[in-house]
Amino acid sequence: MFVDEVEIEVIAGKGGDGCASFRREKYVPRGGPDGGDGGRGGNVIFRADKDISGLGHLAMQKVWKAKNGQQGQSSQCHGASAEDLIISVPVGTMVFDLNHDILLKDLTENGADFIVARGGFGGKGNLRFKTATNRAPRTATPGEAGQSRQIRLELKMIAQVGLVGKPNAGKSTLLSRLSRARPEVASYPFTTKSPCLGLVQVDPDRSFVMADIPGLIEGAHQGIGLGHDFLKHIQRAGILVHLVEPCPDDGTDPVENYRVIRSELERYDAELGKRQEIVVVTKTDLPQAATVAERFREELKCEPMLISSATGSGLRELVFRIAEILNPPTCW
Ligand SMILES: Nc1nc2c(ncn2[C@@H]2O[C@H](COP(=O)(O)OP(=O)(O)OP(=O)(O)O)[C@@H](O)[C@H]2O)c(=O)[nH]1
Ligand SMILES: [Mg+2]
Repeated sequence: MFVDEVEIEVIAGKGGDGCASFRREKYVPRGGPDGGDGGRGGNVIFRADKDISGLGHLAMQKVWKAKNGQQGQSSQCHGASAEDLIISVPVGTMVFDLNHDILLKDLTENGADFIVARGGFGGKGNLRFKTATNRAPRTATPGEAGQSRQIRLELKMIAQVGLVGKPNAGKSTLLSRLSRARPEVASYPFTTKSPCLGLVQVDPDRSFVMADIPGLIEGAHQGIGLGHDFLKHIQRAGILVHLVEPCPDDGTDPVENYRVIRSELERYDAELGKRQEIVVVTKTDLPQAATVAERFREELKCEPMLISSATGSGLRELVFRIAEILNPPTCW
């Protein structure tokens, strides 16, 4: 199952205690203090990794704890610092403090690190307390506790292109034709239940990430049909490709369906309504497609692109059109 939200507790390691000891060696009377410092506790770090696609690997474990630093030893030996606990998360993960509901970090770049809980400093050994007036201190301090935090991780996928449309519009079929992603395709609505990403190669030098977002229905902006979850992902897509099927099985009107989705997008987030959009009439191997395209021209004054994932017609043009918008040719 695709998991895009988890709540976990992160606990950084405690610093090792400082050591109180005195040098004891044959023929060295009153060897003086020689207790070393404790080592630093391990940090808990989130690292964005492009090869990870969901948060499922974090869902089964509620508490993530880094190791404690080692205690200081006699003979001026400092304790070793603990290794950091590095938790890999997908690129696009947002880290929230659960108790205060504040965004701590948005991990939008591959390889980006965020220290979410700092390990405690090691305590001081008694060697450090030696002064001219106190040559035999017995004081050593304990290691500091590591930070602990309740965290909510939320994944907002980053795709340059988001496929939107009503259920059954042909979104998954298109993604599977253009990329190596293999989302499930079926003739019933809501086949796709979680977003799916695919890399579309335009030519050897250019590619873009396309997201197949589960079908939206009327009322999505109020959460109907998991609308909020899906719309949240659309928010991050650079441009929208709005697919409209020419003859829906449920007998609804294609132009009206387009209007419904537009209104859902705008009502969810006004900015989303202004996002650049390519309107595409799908399934043009079906005879009704031409009439529907004509209605878009007349009723909405918009020139839709026409594709058929079944025959492959129009797919090349669509990919180039998207690439052109993403990387407009530079004029010298
Ligand atoms: N004739 C024809 N059928 C198509 C074409 N593209 C998709 N279909 C069919 O339309 C149905 C729905 O396709 P999907 O790709 O699953 O649609 P979707 O938009 O992902 O649907 P949801 O995941 O339910 O939102 C399937 O039966 C496909 O085989 C096309 O170009 N021509
Ligand atoms: Mg689908």
